[in-house]
Amino acid sequence: MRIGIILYPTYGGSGIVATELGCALAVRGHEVHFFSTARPFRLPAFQENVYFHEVPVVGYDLFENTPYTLTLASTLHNCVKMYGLDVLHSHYAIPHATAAYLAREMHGGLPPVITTCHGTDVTLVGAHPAYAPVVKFTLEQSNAVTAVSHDLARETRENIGYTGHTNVIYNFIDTEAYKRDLCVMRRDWLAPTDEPIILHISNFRPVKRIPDIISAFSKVRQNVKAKLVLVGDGPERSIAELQVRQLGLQGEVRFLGKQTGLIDLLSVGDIYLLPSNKESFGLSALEAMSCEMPVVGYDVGGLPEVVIKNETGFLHPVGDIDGLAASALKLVEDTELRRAMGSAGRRRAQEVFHIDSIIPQYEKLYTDTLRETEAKCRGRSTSDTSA
Ligand code: GMT
Repeated sequence: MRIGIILYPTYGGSGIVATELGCALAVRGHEVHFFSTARPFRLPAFQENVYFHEVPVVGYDLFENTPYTLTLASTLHNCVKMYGLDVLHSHYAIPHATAAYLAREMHGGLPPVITTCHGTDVTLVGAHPAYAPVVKFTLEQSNAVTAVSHDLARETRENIGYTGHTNVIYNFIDTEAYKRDLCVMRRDWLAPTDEPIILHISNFRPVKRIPDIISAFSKVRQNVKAKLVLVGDGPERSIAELQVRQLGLQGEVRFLGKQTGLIDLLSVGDIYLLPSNKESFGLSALEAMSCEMPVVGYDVGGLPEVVIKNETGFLHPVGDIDGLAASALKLVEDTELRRAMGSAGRRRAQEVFHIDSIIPQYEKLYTDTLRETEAKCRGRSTSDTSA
């Protein structure tokens, strides 16, 4: 098939999932066209069957903000005509699905639009009254809608009022790529006396509750030696650095900023912390599990569909910093428990979220949706002629 994938290029789960999905589809022989304002950061240097289309952001003196939805719709329209795309797959509803809908309508109802809701496009920004009506309309107009967890499918109904069918297709992982590699990085650079390493990776937005991580770590440190390694960057980083200074933990907490060699870092981490306010799935938790790390976080959104409580990690009510600290401490102190939960996490990643079992679910959705949409268009043109 010829598949158009619309995505955000920067750090963020939806862009990662979209990029890895497209690359996997290309390996399976599909022609994949990525659409974004910049080259997605996880896109490899060159791959057969992969095309990248940079969406222009065209300003004008009159515009206070550039209407990216429109340039995206035009780019999609041009490429549908030029390359004969069979489906347009939008990752993150705002505004990608709306632009894809426009492109489809400009082209007489084909190719079908498949919208994948990833998280805050439904639970946070998408639920804002400024966006909710257009998100609802666009989901209703999509030829198929998917969500990355059952909980997000529920939120799509309850928050947005979308009553159509939502296909739940979980995010996936290549467990052969995401596996602990012992010789990649000197662990003692981060933990000079072989202390357990507690790891967190994110874009440091308020939803990730970085201050809870630091407070919980501070409680752990009152009892045992451990190191906290924070990877990524974003609006909460400087507040977090201040909190670390105020707690006198400068020697124990390392901020590494944005990194690309995540598997190296996941290979030296011992416990993964993810205490978000909202988490429709928690891709980074899955990456950690695939690298045999138990996950400690909050019991929210789709995270309990990924992390099995007391088996592959511990989940606590939002804001329960004492609970987070107690679970992290238990895992720091009990190497056997850590190993057992880490192995259970990797097994779960292989059995439930393996790339080879998830990609065919998207392929089937594409072919089914294309067939149904073509039939609908044929039906429409027959009734037009007979009218
Ligand atoms: O929704 C966001 O905050 C951003 C979004 C993204 O585009 O990076 O992340 C969401 O999508 C990921 C991939 O499906 C999920 O693993 C994350 O759980 C989800 N984030 C939230 O729900 C906060």
